[in-house]
Amino acid sequence: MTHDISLTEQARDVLITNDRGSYTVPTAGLYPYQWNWDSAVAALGFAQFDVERAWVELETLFQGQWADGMVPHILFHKNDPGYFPGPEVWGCEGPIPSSGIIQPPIAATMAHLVWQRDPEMGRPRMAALYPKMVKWHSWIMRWRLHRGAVCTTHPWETGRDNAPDWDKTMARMDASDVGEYTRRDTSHVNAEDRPTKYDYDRYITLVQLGRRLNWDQAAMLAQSPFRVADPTMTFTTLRAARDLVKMGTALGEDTQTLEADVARLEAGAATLWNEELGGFDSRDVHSGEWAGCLSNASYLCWFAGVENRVMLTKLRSIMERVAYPVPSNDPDAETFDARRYWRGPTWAIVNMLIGLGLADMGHEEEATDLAKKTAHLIKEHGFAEYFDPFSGAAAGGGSFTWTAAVWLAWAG
Ligand code: 9YW
Repeated sequence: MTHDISLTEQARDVLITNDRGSYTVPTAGLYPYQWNWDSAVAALGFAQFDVERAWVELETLFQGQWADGMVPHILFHKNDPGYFPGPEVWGCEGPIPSSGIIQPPIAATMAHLVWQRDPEMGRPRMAALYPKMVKWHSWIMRWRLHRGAVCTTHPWETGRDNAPDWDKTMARMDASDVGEYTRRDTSHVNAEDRPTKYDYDRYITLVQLGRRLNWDQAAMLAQSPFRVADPTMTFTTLRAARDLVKMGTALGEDTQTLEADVARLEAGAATLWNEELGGFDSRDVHSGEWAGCLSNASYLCWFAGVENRVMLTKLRSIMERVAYPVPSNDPDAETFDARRYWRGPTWAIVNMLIGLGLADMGHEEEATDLAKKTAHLIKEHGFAEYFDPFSGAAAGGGSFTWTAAVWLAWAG
């Protein structure tokens, strides 16, 4: 127990050290800016000991919202040459220098949880934030749907950068004109744990295309080779819609449109079921082809309020097969790599989302088991960015905000 108390203090210290006043960086050095879904999780972490600071985190994130409703995946508050690609590469014109893409929209769900920590104090804050969250949600519904499933237009949008889900789509892309550029990530952490140059050439090519098209969504919809309907975006958007209905109802707002969105997204989630794989999968919108990937995002169905017995059986099996679940890729897949980012490692943040979903849907036993295993992982290997699912070895950046927040809010 004493051990846990000191870990809780350490987790708070991680958040406080990564706090830049009104926003939190994922980790110093490697990621020196405000990332969208990291920040939402940071807010939930802060809410465990400083609810006021939690609201500030969310409010800062929405200060970066574009006029059309989009909330960018990175806000470049203060220029830092230690990260590539910086604001000059993205060439965006939001209220705060930013990237031109989004990230999984978990901010509404995290805001809902933050609000529950102190409903009275949070009410005016929520009342101010709610219309902004609805506006972002409407933007996603307008620009990103395919058969009701939510699409990603860049691997970075899903937060699962080099997941094998994008391999087939990326292989069809031409990145020969990308030109010279210098990565910074590999100077901060082990290059073996990071996406490859092949991946980066395609990430940067897509940024260059977005910039050329002035980040105009209609033009990107027509011209981008990268459009994949994916479980991360679909399940988090569906969950956000459900939470927005709850928050809107509590605030006395009309939630009819959001309720219709829930129904549309439920139908969309069903289109991600790959019968042959026996799991929720990613689907290339241009080719219609399945990715054939069982990832940790496949297990976000419960987070979205979608029950599935086959996925539950698969979850029980993966919990036994690896010491530190849930791996970001199926260990039996040819593409599995225990250390390389989203091609195998376990991520505490995704575990928390899966665990919250399991608990909500009445799977208490699995939820508790996953929280315990995640706690064990953090106790043994620290607040790392991600972990080898077999050995538990820490990988990527250290003193990581979302891993510390997961400890405070869920695992610890
Ligand atoms: C990058 C900050 C971000 C996360 C993503 C993760 C990574 C950024 O780091 O992407 O430059 O590769 O994949 O999910 O938000 O922690």
